[in-house]
Amino acid sequence: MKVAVVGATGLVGSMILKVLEERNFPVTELIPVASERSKGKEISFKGNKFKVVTADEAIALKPDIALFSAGGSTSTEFAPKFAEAGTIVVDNSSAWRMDPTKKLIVPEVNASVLTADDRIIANPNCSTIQMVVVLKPLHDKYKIKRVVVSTYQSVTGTGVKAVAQLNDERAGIEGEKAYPYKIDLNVIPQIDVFVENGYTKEEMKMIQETNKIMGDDSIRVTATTVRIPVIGGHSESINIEFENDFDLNEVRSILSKQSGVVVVDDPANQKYPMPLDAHEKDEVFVGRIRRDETQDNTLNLWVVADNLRKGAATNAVQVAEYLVKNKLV
Ligand code: 2RA
Repeated sequence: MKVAVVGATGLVGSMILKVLEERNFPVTELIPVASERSKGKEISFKGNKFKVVTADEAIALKPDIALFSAGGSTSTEFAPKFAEAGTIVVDNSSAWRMDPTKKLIVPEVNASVLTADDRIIANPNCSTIQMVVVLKPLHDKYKIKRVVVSTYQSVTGTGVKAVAQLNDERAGIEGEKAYPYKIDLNVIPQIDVFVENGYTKEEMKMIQETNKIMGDDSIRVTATTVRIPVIGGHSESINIEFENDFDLNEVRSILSKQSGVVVVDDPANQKYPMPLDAHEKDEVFVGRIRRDETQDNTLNLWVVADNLRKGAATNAVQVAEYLVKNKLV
Protein backbone atom coordinates (compact mmCIF):
# COMPACT_ATOMS: atom_id res chain seq x y z
CA MET A 1 0.00 0.00 0.00
CA LYS A 2 1.39 3.38 -1.08
CA VAL A 3 0.57 5.71 1.84
CA ALA A 4 0.95 9.48 2.01
CA VAL A 5 0.96 11.26 5.37
CA VAL A 6 0.11 14.91 4.78
CA GLY A 7 1.35 17.07 7.64
CA ALA A 8 3.98 14.45 8.48
CA THR A 9 6.10 16.86 10.54
CA GLY A 10 3.31 18.02 12.88
CA LEU A 11 2.22 16.57 16.25
CA VAL A 12 -0.59 14.43 14.80
CA GLY A 13 1.25 13.63 11.57
CA SER A 14 4.22 12.29 13.54
CA MET A 15 1.80 10.25 15.66
CA ILE A 16 0.19 8.83 12.49
CA LEU A 17 3.63 7.59 11.38
CA LYS A 18 4.20 6.06 14.84
CA VAL A 19 0.80 4.33 14.83
CA LEU A 20 1.27 3.02 11.26
CA GLU A 21 4.52 1.43 12.43
CA GLU A 22 3.12 0.07 15.72
CA ARG A 23 0.10 -1.50 14.02
CA ASN A 24 2.21 -2.81 11.15
CA PHE A 25 -0.10 -1.22 8.58
CA PRO A 26 0.78 -2.70 5.14
CA VAL A 27 2.84 0.25 3.89
CA THR A 28 4.92 -0.69 0.85
CA GLU A 29 5.88 2.92 0.10
CA LEU A 30 5.65 5.89 2.49
CA ILE A 31 5.23 9.41 1.13
CA PRO A 32 5.73 12.02 3.90
CA VAL A 33 4.19 15.33 2.85
CA ALA A 34 4.67 18.78 4.35
CA SER A 35 4.91 22.41 3.32
CA GLU A 36 7.51 23.74 0.88
CA ARG A 37 9.47 24.88 3.95
CA SER A 38 9.95 21.28 5.13
CA LYS A 39 10.64 19.80 1.68
CA GLY A 40 13.67 17.51 1.72
CA LYS A 41 13.56 16.92 5.49
CA GLU A 42 14.20 13.28 6.36
CA ILE A 43 11.54 11.20 8.12
CA SER A 44 12.35 7.84 9.72
CA PHE A 45 9.84 5.05 9.19
CA LYS A 46 10.35 1.33 9.84
CA GLY A 47 14.11 1.82 9.97
CA ASN A 48 14.28 3.61 6.63
CA LYS A 49 14.68 7.28 5.75
CA PHE A 50 12.16 9.08 3.55
CA LYS A 51 12.40 12.61 2.21
CA VAL A 52 9.49 14.99 2.73
CA VAL A 53 7.82 16.07 -0.51
CA THR A 54 5.21 18.69 -1.33
CA ALA A 55 1.52 17.86 -1.80
CA ASP A 56 1.73 18.31 -5.57
CA GLU A 57 4.71 15.95 -5.76
CA ALA A 58 2.81 13.39 -3.65
CA ILE A 59 -0.27 13.57 -5.88
CA ALA A 60 1.88 12.76 -8.88
CA LEU A 61 3.04 9.59 -7.08
CA LYS A 62 -0.62 8.44 -6.89
CA PRO A 63 -0.75 7.04 -3.32
CA ASP A 64 -3.48 4.52 -2.49
CA ILE A 65 -4.33 6.30 0.78
CA ALA A 66 -3.48 9.77 2.09
CA LEU A 67 -3.82 10.41 5.83
CA PHE A 68 -4.15 14.16 6.34
CA SER A 69 -3.43 16.27 9.41
CA ALA A 70 -2.39 19.60 7.93
CA GLY A 71 -5.19 22.02 8.76
CA GLY A 72 -8.44 22.89 7.07
CA SER A 73 -7.11 25.07 4.26
CA THR A 74 -4.63 22.41 3.09
CA SER A 75 -7.36 19.77 3.19
CA THR A 76 -9.81 21.96 1.32
CA GLU A 77 -7.24 22.62 -1.42
CA PHE A 78 -5.53 19.24 -1.74
CA ALA A 79 -7.94 16.48 -0.63
CA PRO A 80 -9.98 16.78 -3.86
CA LYS A 81 -6.77 16.75 -5.94
CA PHE A 82 -5.59 13.55 -4.24
CA ALA A 83 -9.07 12.03 -4.72
CA GLU A 84 -9.03 12.94 -8.43
CA ALA A 85 -5.70 11.11 -8.71
CA GLY A 86 -7.37 7.97 -7.33
CA THR A 87 -6.26 8.31 -3.70
CA ILE A 88 -8.60 7.74 -0.75
CA VAL A 89 -8.19 10.58 1.75
CA VAL A 90 -8.76 10.28 5.51
CA ASP A 91 -8.71 13.84 6.81
CA ASN A 92 -8.22 14.95 10.41
CA SER A 93 -9.22 18.58 9.84
CA SER A 94 -12.72 19.98 10.25
CA ALA A 95 -12.88 20.87 6.53
CA TRP A 96 -15.13 17.98 5.43
CA ARG A 97 -16.72 16.78 8.69
CA MET A 98 -20.11 18.43 8.26
CA ASP A 99 -20.16 18.18 4.45
CA PRO A 100 -23.34 16.17 3.72
CA THR A 101 -21.56 14.28 0.92
CA LYS A 102 -18.72 13.09 3.19
CA LYS A 103 -18.72 10.36 5.83
CA LEU A 104 -17.58 11.17 9.41
CA ILE A 105 -16.17 7.95 10.83
CA VAL A 106 -15.31 6.37 14.18
CA PRO A 107 -14.74 2.71 13.26
CA GLU A 108 -16.26 1.28 16.48
CA VAL A 109 -19.40 3.33 15.84
CA ASN A 110 -20.21 3.68 12.13
CA ALA A 111 -17.52 2.25 9.81
CA SER A 112 -20.19 0.08 8.17
CA VAL A 113 -21.52 3.13 6.29
CA LEU A 114 -18.30 3.32 4.24
CA THR A 115 -18.42 2.26 0.57
CA ALA A 116 -15.97 2.18 -2.34
CA ASP A 117 -17.47 5.50 -3.46
CA ASP A 118 -16.07 7.33 -0.42
CA ARG A 119 -12.91 9.06 -1.64
CA ILE A 120 -12.65 11.74 1.11
CA ILE A 121 -13.44 10.45 4.62
CA ALA A 122 -13.50 12.80 7.62
CA ASN A 123 -11.96 11.96 10.98
CA PRO A 124 -14.01 13.57 13.78
CA ASN A 125 -12.77 16.03 16.38
CA CYS A 126 -10.77 14.33 19.16
CA SER A 127 -13.19 15.28 21.95
CA THR A 128 -16.09 13.89 19.89
CA ILE A 129 -14.37 10.57 19.08
CA GLN A 130 -13.79 9.51 22.68
CA MET A 131 -17.35 10.43 23.62
CA VAL A 132 -19.21 8.61 20.82
CA VAL A 133 -17.23 5.40 21.33
CA VAL A 134 -18.88 5.29 24.77
CA LEU A 135 -22.30 6.67 23.78
CA LYS A 136 -22.93 4.23 20.93
CA PRO A 137 -23.46 0.93 22.83
CA LEU A 138 -25.48 2.72 25.50
CA HIS A 139 -27.65 4.42 22.87
CA ASP A 140 -28.28 1.07 21.18
CA LYS A 141 -29.45 -0.41 24.49
CA TYR A 142 -31.23 2.45 26.28
CA LYS A 143 -31.77 5.18 23.61
CA ILE A 144 -30.16 8.50 24.52
CA LYS A 145 -32.34 11.61 24.84
CA ARG A 146 -29.78 14.19 25.99
CA VAL A 147 -26.05 14.52 26.67
CA VAL A 148 -24.39 17.18 28.82
CA VAL A 149 -20.59 17.08 28.48
CA SER A 150 -17.84 19.15 30.08
CA THR A 151 -14.32 18.58 28.79
CA TYR A 152 -10.88 19.05 30.32
CA GLN A 153 -8.62 19.14 27.28
CA SER A 154 -4.87 18.64 26.95
CA VAL A 155 -2.70 21.40 25.51
CA THR A 156 -1.51 18.90 22.88
CA GLY A 157 -4.88 19.52 21.23
CA THR A 158 -3.64 23.00 20.35
CA GLY A 159 -0.24 21.87 19.14
CA VAL A 160 3.50 22.20 19.67
CA LYS A 161 3.39 25.91 20.58
CA ALA A 162 0.92 25.27 23.42
CA VAL A 163 3.01 22.45 24.89
CA ALA A 164 6.01 24.78 24.72
CA GLN A 165 4.04 27.56 26.49
CA LEU A 166 3.12 25.21 29.34
CA ASN A 167 6.69 23.96 29.70
CA ASP A 168 8.09 27.51 29.51
CA GLU A 169 5.68 28.75 32.20
CA ARG A 170 6.66 25.84 34.43
CA ALA A 171 10.33 26.66 33.89
CA GLY A 172 9.76 30.37 34.48
CA ILE A 173 10.76 31.16 30.89
CA GLU A 174 9.04 33.95 28.92
CA GLY A 175 8.41 32.22 25.57
CA GLU A 176 5.96 32.22 22.64
CA LYS A 177 2.26 32.18 23.56
CA ALA A 178 -0.37 29.85 22.11
CA TYR A 179 -3.03 31.15 24.48
CA PRO A 180 -4.14 34.68 25.46
CA TYR A 181 -3.59 33.73 29.11
CA LYS A 182 -1.24 31.71 31.28
CA ILE A 183 -2.14 28.04 31.07
CA ASP A 184 -0.09 26.69 33.97
CA LEU A 185 -2.04 26.71 37.28
CA ASN A 186 -5.00 27.89 35.22
CA VAL A 187 -7.91 26.63 33.08
CA ILE A 188 -9.19 28.44 29.98
CA PRO A 189 -12.93 27.95 29.21
CA GLN A 190 -12.44 28.59 25.52
CA ILE A 191 -11.27 26.18 22.78
CA ASP A 192 -11.31 27.68 19.28
CA VAL A 193 -13.31 30.87 18.57
CA PHE A 194 -16.73 31.91 19.85
CA VAL A 195 -19.72 31.77 17.53
CA GLU A 196 -22.89 33.87 17.59
CA ASN A 197 -24.77 31.70 20.13
CA GLY A 198 -22.07 32.11 22.79
CA TYR A 199 -20.64 28.63 22.25
CA THR A 200 -17.16 27.95 20.86
CA LYS A 201 -16.48 26.12 17.60
CA GLU A 202 -15.11 23.21 19.67
CA GLU A 203 -18.41 22.94 21.55
CA MET A 204 -20.42 23.16 18.33
CA LYS A 205 -18.22 20.41 16.81
CA MET A 206 -19.07 18.08 19.70
CA ILE A 207 -22.77 18.86 19.31
CA GLN A 208 -23.03 18.59 15.52
CA GLU A 209 -20.53 15.78 14.93
CA THR A 210 -22.16 13.55 17.56
CA ASN A 211 -25.53 13.66 15.78
CA LYS A 212 -23.88 12.91 12.40
CA ILE A 213 -21.75 10.00 13.64
CA MET A 214 -24.58 8.46 15.69
CA GLY A 215 -26.96 8.95 12.76
CA ASP A 216 -29.60 10.34 15.07
CA ASP A 217 -30.50 14.04 15.18
CA SER A 218 -32.91 13.41 18.05
CA ILE A 219 -30.00 13.19 20.50
CA ARG A 220 -29.73 16.59 22.19
CA VAL A 221 -26.15 17.53 23.12
CA THR A 222 -24.77 20.51 25.00
CA ALA A 223 -21.07 21.02 25.69
CA THR A 224 -18.58 23.15 27.62
CA THR A 225 -15.00 22.65 26.46
CA VAL A 226 -12.10 23.75 28.65
CA ARG A 227 -8.33 23.80 28.19
CA ILE A 228 -6.29 22.55 31.15
CA PRO A 229 -2.54 22.29 31.78
CA VAL A 230 -1.99 18.58 31.02
CA ILE A 231 -0.44 16.79 28.01
CA GLY A 232 -1.61 13.16 28.31
CA GLY A 233 -5.10 13.37 26.92
CA HIS A 234 -8.60 14.77 27.10
CA SER A 235 -10.95 14.08 30.00
CA GLU A 236 -14.72 14.43 29.84
CA SER A 237 -17.50 14.48 32.43
CA ILE A 238 -20.57 13.15 30.62
CA ASN A 239 -24.17 13.19 31.88
CA ILE A 240 -26.52 11.04 29.76
CA GLU A 241 -30.32 10.99 29.96
CA PHE A 242 -31.91 7.92 28.38
CA GLU A 243 -35.43 7.17 27.19
CA ASN A 244 -35.28 3.96 29.23
CA ASP A 245 -33.96 3.02 32.67
CA PHE A 246 -30.75 1.04 33.05
CA ASP A 247 -28.92 -1.22 35.46
CA LEU A 248 -25.46 0.00 36.51
CA ASN A 249 -23.89 -3.45 36.36
CA GLU A 250 -25.35 -3.94 32.90
CA VAL A 251 -23.91 -0.54 31.86
CA ARG A 252 -20.47 -1.64 33.05
CA SER A 253 -20.86 -4.94 31.21
CA ILE A 254 -21.94 -3.25 27.97
CA LEU A 255 -19.01 -0.81 28.12
CA SER A 256 -16.55 -3.59 28.97
CA LYS A 257 -17.63 -5.43 25.82
CA GLN A 258 -17.36 -2.34 23.57
CA SER A 259 -14.35 -2.52 21.22
CA GLY A 260 -11.74 0.08 22.11
CA VAL A 261 -13.15 0.79 25.60
CA VAL A 262 -11.51 -0.07 28.95
CA VAL A 263 -13.60 0.31 32.12
CA VAL A 264 -11.56 1.58 35.08
CA ASP A 265 -14.19 1.90 37.79
CA ASP A 266 -13.23 0.96 41.34
CA PRO A 267 -13.81 4.02 43.54
CA ALA A 268 -13.33 1.98 46.71
CA ASN A 269 -9.71 1.59 45.66
CA GLN A 270 -9.52 5.03 44.05
CA LYS A 271 -9.28 3.52 40.56
CA TYR A 272 -10.55 5.76 37.74
CA PRO A 273 -9.23 7.01 34.37
CA MET A 274 -6.63 9.80 34.34
CA PRO A 275 -4.68 11.45 31.46
CA LEU A 276 -1.33 10.27 32.82
CA ASP A 277 -2.59 6.66 32.51
CA ALA A 278 -4.24 7.16 29.09
CA HIS A 279 -1.17 8.85 27.57
CA GLU A 280 0.32 6.89 24.64
CA LYS A 281 -2.58 4.38 24.68
CA ASP A 282 -5.22 3.81 21.99
CA GLU A 283 -8.19 2.90 24.16
CA VAL A 284 -10.95 5.05 25.62
CA PHE A 285 -11.03 4.74 29.40
CA VAL A 286 -14.33 5.00 31.33
CA GLY A 287 -14.93 5.28 35.07
CA ARG A 288 -16.91 7.07 37.81
CA ILE A 289 -19.93 5.20 36.44
CA ARG A 290 -22.87 6.21 38.62
CA ARG A 291 -26.54 7.12 38.50
CA ASP A 292 -27.48 10.81 38.43
CA GLU A 293 -29.70 10.76 41.51
CA THR A 294 -31.40 14.03 40.62
CA GLN A 295 -33.14 12.68 37.50
CA ASP A 296 -34.64 9.36 36.30
CA ASN A 297 -32.86 7.28 33.62
CA THR A 298 -29.74 9.44 33.85
CA LEU A 299 -26.09 8.35 34.12
CA ASN A 300 -22.81 10.09 34.96
CA LEU A 301 -19.50 8.93 33.39
CA TRP A 302 -15.88 10.05 33.30
CA VAL A 303 -14.11 9.38 29.98
CA VAL A 304 -10.40 9.82 29.21
CA ALA A 305 -8.38 9.20 26.02
CA ASP A 306 -5.11 10.25 24.43
CA ASN A 307 -6.31 12.93 22.02
CA LEU A 308 -3.32 12.54 19.69
CA ARG A 309 -3.91 8.80 19.39
CA LYS A 310 -7.54 7.59 19.56
CA GLY A 311 -8.57 11.23 19.23
CA ALA A 312 -6.73 11.63 15.92
CA ALA A 313 -3.93 9.39 14.57
CA THR A 314 -5.14 5.97 15.71
CA ASN A 315 -8.72 6.64 14.63
CA ALA A 316 -7.49 7.68 11.17
CA VAL A 317 -5.30 4.57 10.87
CA GLN A 318 -8.19 2.39 12.06
CA VAL A 319 -10.33 3.87 9.26
CA ALA A 320 -7.56 2.94 6.81
CA GLU A 321 -7.39 -0.57 8.30
CA TYR A 322 -11.15 -0.93 7.79
CA LEU A 323 -10.78 0.13 4.14
CA VAL A 324 -8.05 -2.49 3.59
CA LYS A 325 -9.87 -5.25 5.47
CA ASN A 326 -13.09 -4.65 3.52
CA LYS A 327 -11.31 -4.28 0.16
CA LEU A 328 -12.49 -0.66 -0.22
CA VAL A 329 -9.01 0.45 -1.31
C1 2RA B 1 -8.29 20.79 20.61
N1 2RA B 1 -10.00 19.31 19.73
O1 2RA B 1 -8.18 19.99 21.56
C2 2RA B 1 -9.18 20.49 19.44
C3 2RA B 1 -8.38 20.32 18.18
N2 2RA B 1 -7.43 19.29 18.27
O2 2RA B 1 -7.71 21.89 20.55
